[in-house]
Amino acid sequence: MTTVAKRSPELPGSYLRAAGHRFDVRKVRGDFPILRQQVRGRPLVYLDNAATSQKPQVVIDAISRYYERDNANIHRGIHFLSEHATEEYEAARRSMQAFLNAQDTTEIIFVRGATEAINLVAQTYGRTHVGAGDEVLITAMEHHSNIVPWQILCEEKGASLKVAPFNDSGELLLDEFAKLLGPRTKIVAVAHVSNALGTVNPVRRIIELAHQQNIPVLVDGAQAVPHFHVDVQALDCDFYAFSGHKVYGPTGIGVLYGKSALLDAMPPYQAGGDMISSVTFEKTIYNRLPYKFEAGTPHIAGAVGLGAAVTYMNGLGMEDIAAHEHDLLAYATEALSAIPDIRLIGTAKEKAAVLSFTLDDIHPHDIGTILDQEGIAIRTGHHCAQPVMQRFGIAATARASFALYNTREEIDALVEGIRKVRKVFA
Ligand code: C6P
Repeated sequence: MTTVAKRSPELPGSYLRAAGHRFDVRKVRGDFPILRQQVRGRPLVYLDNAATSQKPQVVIDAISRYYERDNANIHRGIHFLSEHATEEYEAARRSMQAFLNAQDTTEIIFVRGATEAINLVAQTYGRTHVGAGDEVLITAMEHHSNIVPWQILCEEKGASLKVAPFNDSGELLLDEFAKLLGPRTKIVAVAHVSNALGTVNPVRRIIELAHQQNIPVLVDGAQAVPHFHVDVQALDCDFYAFSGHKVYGPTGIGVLYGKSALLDAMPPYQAGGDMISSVTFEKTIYNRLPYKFEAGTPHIAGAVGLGAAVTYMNGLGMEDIAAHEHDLLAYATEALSAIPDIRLIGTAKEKAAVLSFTLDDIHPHDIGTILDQEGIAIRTGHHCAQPVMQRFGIAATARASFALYNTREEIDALVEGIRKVRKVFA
């Protein structure tokens, strides 16, 4: 939860130590080689972490070590390298199981990212359970990746997409959500954290409400897992999706968690090598979980890199990461609120690491371009969440998003940059 903290003249490190945190952001920054560079003659201030986060040296090393020493195809060879690569890939799966507190490694499916995870569920669970006249329930703050797969499914099946609204602060209207649950609802799909607003949704309560009517819930955790500990058993979600590149891992790898009873009963998503246990022209028997959903050669190096990323985060401690980012968000919220003509888009009580805003009638792309000249990277646009923009009657926002390596000084630089934008357009 974000409460606006008192601004302090102290440096971030000492502030955090005074606040009782062990988190040493200066040391942490040293782990990320990309942050050492200058951009446009200025120190890089990277505040586009919701789009993708930077990678620590341990992740870069794990990937190069894999290619230098271990590269082979997995689950196929009996030779030394293949056995070794298989062990590394499966060790990464065990890390994901521990990271999410899944009951079993069979519940961890490696996919390309959150987008593929959601499409997998829509095309397998969705196609077998959603029929004509049925409903799929989402919220109005979803990323396009958690809208369009369900739209395609509903169109194909003659079902309808129901959308739970949110208020002016960007908080889901839980009563309205509950009213939309009914006997026709076949699945609920909801973001844990909104990428455009930063809202942390009450997913535990959402799941409880849906389960009271035996409706399964998919949680899009793309913007949650980088920021706080997620326990899929405590949430009791049926599916959970996230992308590796937002948790300091490589692109092209992500995770779909699914309860094994559901995954077991689902048909495969894609077909090919590794997802079968036997093939004849008459009949194919599918492989057991999780391999049934991992057709073809997977992104082995990506899984290895993601394993290293999660180990890195655990080493820092998810609670300390959350506390550090909470401080940054509170500090930035107060500092930006003090700038005239700023409108914060997304002011929910429960927020994580995202600050979306508009500035007078200055186009967000102009804000982004001027900040870029100062070496400050933010994202501008609709953030693949056009319905959120429509809800606020705007076309776009400027979005600063924080990660574990950001500092209060970087937020000061952002504030200074925004003041410059105001001057340019005065
Ligand atoms: N949001 C952003 O800048 P992929 O592209 O599959 O890794 O993640 C898709 C996705 C799904 N759900 C949420 C809540 C997301 O935020 C994203 C990705 C990025 O906000 C890129 S558009």
